Amino acid sequence: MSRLVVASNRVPNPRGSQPQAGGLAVALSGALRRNGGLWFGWNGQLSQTAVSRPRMDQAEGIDYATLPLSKDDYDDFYLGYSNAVIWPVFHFNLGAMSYERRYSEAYARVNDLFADALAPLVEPDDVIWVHDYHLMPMARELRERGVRQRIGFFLHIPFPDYDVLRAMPGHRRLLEDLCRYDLLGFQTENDRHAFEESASRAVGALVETSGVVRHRNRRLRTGVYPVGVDVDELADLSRRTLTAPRVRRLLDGLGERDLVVGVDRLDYSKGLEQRLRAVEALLQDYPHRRGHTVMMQIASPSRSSISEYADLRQRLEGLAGHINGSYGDLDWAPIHYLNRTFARGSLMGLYRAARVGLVTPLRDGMNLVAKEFVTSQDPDNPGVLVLSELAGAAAELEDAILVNPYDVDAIAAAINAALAMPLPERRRRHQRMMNRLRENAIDVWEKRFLDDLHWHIA
Ligand code: ADQ
Repeated sequence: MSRLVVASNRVPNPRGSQPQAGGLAVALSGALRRNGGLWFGWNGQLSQTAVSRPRMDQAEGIDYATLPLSKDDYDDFYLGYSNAVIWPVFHFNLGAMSYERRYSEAYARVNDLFADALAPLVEPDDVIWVHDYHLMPMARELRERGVRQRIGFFLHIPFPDYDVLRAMPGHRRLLEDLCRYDLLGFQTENDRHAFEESASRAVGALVETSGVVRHRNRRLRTGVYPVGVDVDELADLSRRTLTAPRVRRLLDGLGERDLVVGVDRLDYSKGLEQRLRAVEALLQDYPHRRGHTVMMQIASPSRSSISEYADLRQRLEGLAGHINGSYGDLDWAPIHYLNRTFARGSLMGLYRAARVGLVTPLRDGMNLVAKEFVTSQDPDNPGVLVLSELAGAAAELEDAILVNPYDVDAIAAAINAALAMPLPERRRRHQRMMNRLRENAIDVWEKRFLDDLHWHIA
């Protein structure tokens, strides 16, 4: 059997005890634990100068090969081209893009360095699975170093429409690079279609049949693989942690009040401002909810040295304070706003205790929180998911209450409807969503992708 080599920008510390607030880490640690293999990428640390010899480690059956990033590369590759150019553009937010030429130079430089470090580790029977927007040039870079093994790529974030993408400096090069993979995986059909459209308009690719693209003299395959969750593990975790002291303390503090929960990385793509404003609109327009509803928003800080993120954090703190100041009482604050990460068990217990899960990103590749919320519910008395129709998860979770995440009043109405929804309807919706989540659980995601990669036709 061939060995799986995973390359992703960020590799979690194999001996770390910190919980991970990021969908990619959560999805991949499961895949590697199940298959074994090598995980290659950045170890999250900074060095004085660029380092090209990876540090090797091993834990829980997974081999790790990791590198630090130099401070310049961290600034210009990670914060710069990856997160101030590609991330906003791929989330349809051209206003947040901030481009400098040195960013694209650093993006090329780090991919070159990573390929230098990875190529010597690759063995003849390996299959290589590259993840996400930081490493789009990896297939070309590895091919230039003589790597002939199969190489697949999965994009965790949305793929933008061509008219958005074309505003991004360097987009043609990236499209050419993506065409060098054997298999490209996307979260939804929409994303795959947007890629095919862009590749055909910008770099002359030809869609031969569904899922087969010809570019120059070679073919690549494309596929849709919605990232899922480990349904049984999460359901079990949420049952067990409902009685954990931390979750109990929270529930005791709530008394008879209804809990609405939101959990996100603190990111402008997650629609957090609109979400807090929607809670304000709920209290304004549905006065019977005052004093009886508590919104707990957990937003763990990420990429804090990018100004958009630091500004957003300030605005959210101001907004939560304003709403609590306007509507709160001596014994009730409508919004509990926490900037920290939690152990997964506590999160699942929190989801299970909530009447409503509020997941309203302005764009999201998938959104695992939506799936975790549904999976954590008590099937006999489930809470209701209010979900953005612009999250990839909406393609599967049609039985959530779907909302436009920019429409604050519509979100408020959806929260009110969720809180009022009768038990039989809650059960019906939950059951149907669970069926979808089981069909597309996390092991199915990785198996379908790897089966297709083995079977590629280039
Ligand atoms: P993210 O943008 O990071 O992922 P998401 O899919 O919601 O978004 O995953 C976040 C993960 O981190 C979840 O598993 C969540 O439980 C966890 N998490 C969030 N906040 C946390 C906190 N405060 N404490 C502890 N854990 C926390 C990217 C894409 C998504 C895509 C995933 C996976 O942006 O669209 O779904 O990758 O492909």
